[in-house]
Amino acid sequence: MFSGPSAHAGNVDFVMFYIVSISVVLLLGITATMIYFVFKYNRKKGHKPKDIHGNIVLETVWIVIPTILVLSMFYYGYMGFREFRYVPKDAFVIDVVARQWQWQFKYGDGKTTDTLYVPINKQIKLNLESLDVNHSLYIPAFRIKQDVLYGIKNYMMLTPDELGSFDIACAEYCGLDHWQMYTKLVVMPQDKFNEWYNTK
Ligand SMILES: [Cu+2]
Repeated sequence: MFSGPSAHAGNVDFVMFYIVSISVVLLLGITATMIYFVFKYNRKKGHKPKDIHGNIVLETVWIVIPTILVLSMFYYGYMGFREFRYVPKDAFVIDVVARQWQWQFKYGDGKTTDTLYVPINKQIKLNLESLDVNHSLYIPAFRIKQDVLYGIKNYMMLTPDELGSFDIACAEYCGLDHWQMYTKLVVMPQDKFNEWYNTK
């Protein structure tokens, strides 16, 4: 059900679905209860309100259930985030350099491109650096976005498991031509990538 072009994208979609589902169920439940009470206790029926002083069972239930729900949302979100920040030793490293208004990708052998070429099924570490102002590297299909801040080194992990071409955008307003700061992520089979990587 949640299969994106990476396992991480599937995780993010699952967390989104989980949180929205719980929110919708609560919204419908609370709204229905409110409407029910409006009719049940309307003035015409002549109800006399009576004071209630504490109800341990009810109070425990309305503290415990929301706490469990919120903690479970945090748990799923955090586990996905932790995986996203984990850098394995054999990660393939690409330096990403942002400037007004373009992206540059630098590979270990000195190759520099304006399109991000990566091999499939490989854990890729993108080192992020800005030469001028703040930018943000955003790859919507992979559900990943990370600020690229001037003066601060950061990184982002990417593990594609689907071939194809995907949009890359800048998601931080960075000046006049911010809207043009688009490029592509191209995921290639390992042998095709090696071929590309090894030709000067
Ligand atoms: Cu930008």
